[in-house]
Amino acid sequence: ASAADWQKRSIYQVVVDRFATSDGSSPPCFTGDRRYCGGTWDGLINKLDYIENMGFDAVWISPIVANVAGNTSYGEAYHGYWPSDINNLNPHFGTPDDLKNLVTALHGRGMYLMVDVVVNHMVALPDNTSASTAGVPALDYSTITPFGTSTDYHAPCFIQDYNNQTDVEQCWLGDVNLPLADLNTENQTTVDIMYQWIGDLVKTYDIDGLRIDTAKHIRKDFWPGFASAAGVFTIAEILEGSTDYTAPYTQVLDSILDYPTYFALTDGFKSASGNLSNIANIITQAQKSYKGGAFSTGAFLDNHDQPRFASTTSDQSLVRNAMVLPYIHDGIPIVYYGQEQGFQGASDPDNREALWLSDYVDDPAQRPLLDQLGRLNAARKAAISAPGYSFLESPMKFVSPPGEAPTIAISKPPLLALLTNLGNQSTVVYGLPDAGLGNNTAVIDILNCAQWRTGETGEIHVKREHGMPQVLMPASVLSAMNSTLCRDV
Ligand code: ABC
Ligand code: CA
Repeated sequence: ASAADWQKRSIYQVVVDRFATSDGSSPPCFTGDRRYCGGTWDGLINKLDYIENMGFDAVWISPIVANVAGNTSYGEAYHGYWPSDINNLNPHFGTPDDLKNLVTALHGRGMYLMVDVVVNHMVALPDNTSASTAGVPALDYSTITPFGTSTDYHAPCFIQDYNNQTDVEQCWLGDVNLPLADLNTENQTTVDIMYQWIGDLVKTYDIDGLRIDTAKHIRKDFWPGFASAAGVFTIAEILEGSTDYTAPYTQVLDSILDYPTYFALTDGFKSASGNLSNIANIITQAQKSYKGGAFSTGAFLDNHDQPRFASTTSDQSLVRNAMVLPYIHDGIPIVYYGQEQGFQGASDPDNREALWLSDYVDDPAQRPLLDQLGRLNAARKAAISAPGYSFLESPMKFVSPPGEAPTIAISKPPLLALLTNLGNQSTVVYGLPDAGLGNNTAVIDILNCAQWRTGETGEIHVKREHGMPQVLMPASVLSAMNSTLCRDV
């Protein structure tokens, strides 16, 4: 599928080992142990209703290829980011047929599959019979396929200086406990193998899109050939807070995970002292400097590398506000599994809880965050196809009245999000001269079905208690789209 196809989607991110077991059992899973807990592709197939019922229409799964076997200093390769054989699948997650069945099941529901791929490095256990180089232990390369000799890799050195891009690209990630052997992607043979591999992989499993791991660790001009060999949508991980750094990657791949917005978002909503206007500043920079504007991004609040936002505050109103932003963002909303259940795991490995321990409770009355995500997915879907609007092509605008630091209003017609970091003790009154929702129009807050009306010149005055977010939409759009959202209003 293409970038335009993906733009309409909403993505649910899954760590396969932690999502669902084949037989639906709930084995114990201690994140701190860093061991395989038993999730599989087959288990995921059995839980697609759970994902689809929340309104997601794409699933991003953790890496699929075979990884280094056994225990390392950082446990087992349950997350999939330690490839050792790119030509075989990770047997812990199932067989090639299981993966094909997953794709068939997704496509049968009109859903897309995004696969996470690692090209930057391979992993092998140390070879204790040889000496280390530049502080990097010698490795048993013979266990790696197809890059089975040291000459397939850049000369060993750990990345020291993140301001030195050559270091970032050609030195190694990991540490002395577990080096991630950095493939020599300057070597044309290696490049050819990788291009061939990705084209075959996408075809064999009928993959719809790729999440590209560690994209900043390979030279930029490697990527266009890789993307064209893949022939599907690509979204690159560039773990960096500055749009100056991330922007050039939007020239070489379809899109990037919007880390600059992520840092501003989590900082802005962490407490009432968070800086909300910085969110507007960063997103405005992205809109100006990214090829295709902020549309060429994926917007997220959580992922498997960062502490869950819910681990940073106990104030649910802050969590609820922050969760809205990816949905009013120009990019594709991406939600990390477990957010809907209120999981609170902090840093890796604690943020990779087994979802089965939640019993997959999907009653909106019992799971307010799941309820909110369902509403946001439904509202975005209705907005995308609303007659008279072009939601996907309209860049989000910041329309907050100046001086109102603890609130932020974001307009992306037919949606208007009113957010605050004042917390659950606060009642917020918003007044906007132009809501962008039409004049004298009935509007609905899709999060609680409250009804409001814009004035003669499009102005709006609304109030919300307990510091909760509001997402307003013209009532006429919801009824025209036959949406089930707030349909009793
Ligand atoms: C393992 C253990 C951990 C342990 C760690 C030392 O080793 O599991 O418990 O703490 C995989 C696994 C991890 C594993 C690692 C290493 O491999 O999932 O559990 O950690 O063995 C991707 C994936 C990630 C994956 C890998 C490796 C890469 O999403 O899940 O990890 O395939 C760098 C990379 C980035 C990578 C990330 C983990 O490391 O660039 O691709 N993620 C700065 C740098 C970033 C750097 C980051 C963290 O530090 O610029 O490049 O990310 O080291 C902002 C700045 C940023 C700054 C951040 C921290 O602050 O703007 O520049 O990032 O303000
Ligand atoms: Ca590299």
